[in-house]
Amino acid sequence: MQDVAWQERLVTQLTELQFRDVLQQVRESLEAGADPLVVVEMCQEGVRRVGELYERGEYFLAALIMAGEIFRQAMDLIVPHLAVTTPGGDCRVLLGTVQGDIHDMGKNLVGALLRCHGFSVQDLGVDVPPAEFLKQVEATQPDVVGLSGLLTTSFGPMRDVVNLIRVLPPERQPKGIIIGGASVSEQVRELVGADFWATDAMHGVRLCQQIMKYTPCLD
Ligand code: B12
Repeated sequence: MQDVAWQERLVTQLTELQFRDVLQQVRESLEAGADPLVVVEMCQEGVRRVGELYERGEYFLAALIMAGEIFRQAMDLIVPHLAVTTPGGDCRVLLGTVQGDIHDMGKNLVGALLRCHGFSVQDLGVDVPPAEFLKQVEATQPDVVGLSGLLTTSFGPMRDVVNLIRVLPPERQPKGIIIGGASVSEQVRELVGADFWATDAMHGVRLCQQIMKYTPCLD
């Protein structure tokens, strides 16, 4: 696809919350052969800009809600176009948004991309208490645990989950715990005690591949 003007158009449409135009542009871009991952990135950038406008007081909570709904519907159109490119084997990933946090778009995107890469994903949803994470880790013995959180207040519950999991005997521990969300960082990873951190979904997929030693698949 040669024309890149659609990318900025899509970002602007989402930033301006033009629901129908966004979905139309997503359909057109996919039909014209755009890389579905680039379409996702543009939608994500639009939502990020909505967040900035909210922060500056130019948008209110309703705009965040609307951006969330537009993103969800756009993802429904994009996900079927994301082809399985690499094997995930029988690797199992347990995902969830930590207690006190109801943001789920990023987590859902990570889950969708992991599935597209052959991983088996169990999604516990949002506002998941630490004890529920522990219960599910014990019950399903996942290879990787992914904790999502977008609020700075999510770091405490993330640490609680990690602390609970670390007490399990080594043979029942996951091979890796990843924290994800726009504001995680190396410092947050250290604070929380997780093994890895990611601020974008594809990086999360690559980390899971790395944890499962599918290193040849890394690019
Ligand atoms: C949409 C949105 C909402 C929607 C959420 C809808 C939904 N179903 O998720 C609604 C309206 C519900 C909402 C509510 C609130 N929100 Co809000 N929200 C946003 C917004 C605009 C976008 C978030 C988003 O979905 N982005 C798109 C996705 C795809 O990106 P992402 O979440 O970052 O995920 C990517 C990566 O982070 C990563 N990732 C995420 N999770 C994981 C997990 C793993 C394992 C891995 C590997 C990777 C990974 O991969 C994803 C894809 O690449 C952000 C602004 C921003 N810049 O992030 C504010 C933002 C997160 N919200 C904010 C706030 C303050 C709130 C409220 C407190 C507002 C209020 N006054 O009520 C409430 C909190 C409710 C709660 N208890 O959780 C603040 C947080 C500030 C802070 N640092 O604590 C932000 C940053 C806005 C701002 N700039 O002020 N919000």
